Amino acid sequence: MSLGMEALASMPGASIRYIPDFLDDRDQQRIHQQLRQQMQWSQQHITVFGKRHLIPRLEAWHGDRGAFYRYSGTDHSPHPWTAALDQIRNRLKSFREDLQFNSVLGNCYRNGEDAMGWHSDDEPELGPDPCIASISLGAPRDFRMKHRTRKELDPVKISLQPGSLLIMEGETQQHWLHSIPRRRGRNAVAERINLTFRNILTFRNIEEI
Ligand SMILES: O=C(O)CCC(=O)C(=O)O
Ligand SMILES: [Mn+2]
Repeated sequence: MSLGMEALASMPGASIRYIPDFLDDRDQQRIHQQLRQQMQWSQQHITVFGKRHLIPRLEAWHGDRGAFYRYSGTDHSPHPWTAALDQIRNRLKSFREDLQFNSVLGNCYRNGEDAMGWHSDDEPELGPDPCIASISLGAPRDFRMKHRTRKELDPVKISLQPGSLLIMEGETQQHWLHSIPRRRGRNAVAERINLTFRNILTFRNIEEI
C-alpha cells in the first residue's frame, strides 16, 4: 500500500508524517552536491556469524561534541556540523519548534545496489520513543515499513522524493520496522543521500575518553 490517509490510518502504533516538498528542487540539488563533498563518508564493515561484510552504502555521523553513537557494530565519534547540515537543522526547527536535534546520520546510496535492511531506530542512546527527521536528496527510493508482530497488516511503501521530509515519532520504532530495498536492472537508480536527524540522550564527556 502506498502512503496516503488510508495507509496512515491502518498503521497502529505509528506516528509518521510525510512532507514531499520540504526543500525546493534547486536547494535539494545544491545541498546534495555540498554534502557529497563535505560529509565524512566511509564504508563500514559488519560481522555476521563470524564473517565480515561490507555494508552496502556509505555512512557519515556528524553532530555536537560528545554525541557518540553505536551503529553497524561500532562506536562512532561525531564529525563536526558542516554549514549545509546546520542550515537544514535550523530549517527543521523553523518548520516545527520541537524538531531540535544534536546529531545526524548520513546514508549515501551510491546506486540501486546500495540498500538498508529491515530494522528500527531503537538504539538505547536515542531513548524509548525517539523523534527522527529524515531528509531525502537525489534519486527517489522506496521506504518500506512493516509491523513487527501483526503479520495481517499490509506493509506500507512510501516513495521518498528528493527534497522530502519524513518524521517518525511516538511509538513508531517500538512497533514498526523499516528498510530501503535494492533497485536492480530496469529499476536501477542514481545516487541518493539521506539524512536522519536524531537526538542522542547519553552524552559522553570527551575529557574522560
Ligand atoms: O535512507 C533512508 O531513508 C532510511 C535511513 C534509515 O533508516 C536509518 O538511517 O536508520
Ligand atoms: Mn532507520
